[in-house]
Amino acid sequence: MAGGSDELKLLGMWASPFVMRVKLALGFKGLSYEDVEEDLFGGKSELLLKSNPVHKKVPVLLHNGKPVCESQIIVQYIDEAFAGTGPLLLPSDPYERAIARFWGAYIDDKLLASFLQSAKGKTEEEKAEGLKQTLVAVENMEGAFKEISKGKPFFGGDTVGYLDVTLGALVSWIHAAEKIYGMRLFDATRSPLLNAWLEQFGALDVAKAALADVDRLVEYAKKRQADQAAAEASSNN
Ligand SMILES: N[C@@H](CCC(=O)N[C@@H](CS)C(=O)NCC(=O)O)C(=O)O
Repeated sequence: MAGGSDELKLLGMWASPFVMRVKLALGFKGLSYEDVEEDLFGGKSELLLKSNPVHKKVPVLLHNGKPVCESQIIVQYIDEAFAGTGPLLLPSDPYERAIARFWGAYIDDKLLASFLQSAKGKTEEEKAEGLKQTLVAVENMEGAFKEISKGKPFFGGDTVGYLDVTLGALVSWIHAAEKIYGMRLFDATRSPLLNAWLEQFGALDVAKAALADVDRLVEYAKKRQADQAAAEASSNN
């Protein structure tokens, strides 16, 4: 357990990047927790439905029984509630903290959303538009990394910070998507700094422990695609 009377329970699902984000934050803070695997497709637990009645999604972190939802909010909560444990993830300067939150939102709302569209868009036009937006988002993130890291290996400087955890959640899926779709989100030509970051972050012990195995994700994604195609085919009959 986390230490003292703190009890931390994570309702998650191994392949979810949002769950991996919380695992990264807990890992970097050095907090132990109970890992509860939800069956998102077979039936969500009563505890999940009760803990996140609005979205009914993982991750949910239960701290002494009290639920916190939404991965980025959970990471911020962990950083504040356990400020005295392990490194601080968010910058202590309010302005830098605002900048970190801005790019945190950008990672999910723009970078991830357009990357998903480029891979899974319903039509070729949708995919092409997704790719166009992805390239813009990567260029913006590369600029943000240059500015925020100030020549150091991580967004947080010499050690990882909030944006490393936020973007780090996507690392296994970035490698899996490269194997499935043949597209690498960060490459040496378009985004050399993020390309180097990707390797350095993935090599950290905490990242290795928190992030899902890439080949397992590839298998999982292929099975989900096949299941979805079968469901669509049977509904069209
Ligand atoms: N914005 C949410 C996204 C969470 C999310 O999409 N979770 C997915 C798993 S990757 C989920 O629980 N899906 C179940 C469902 O939609 O019913 C966060 O950051 O936590």
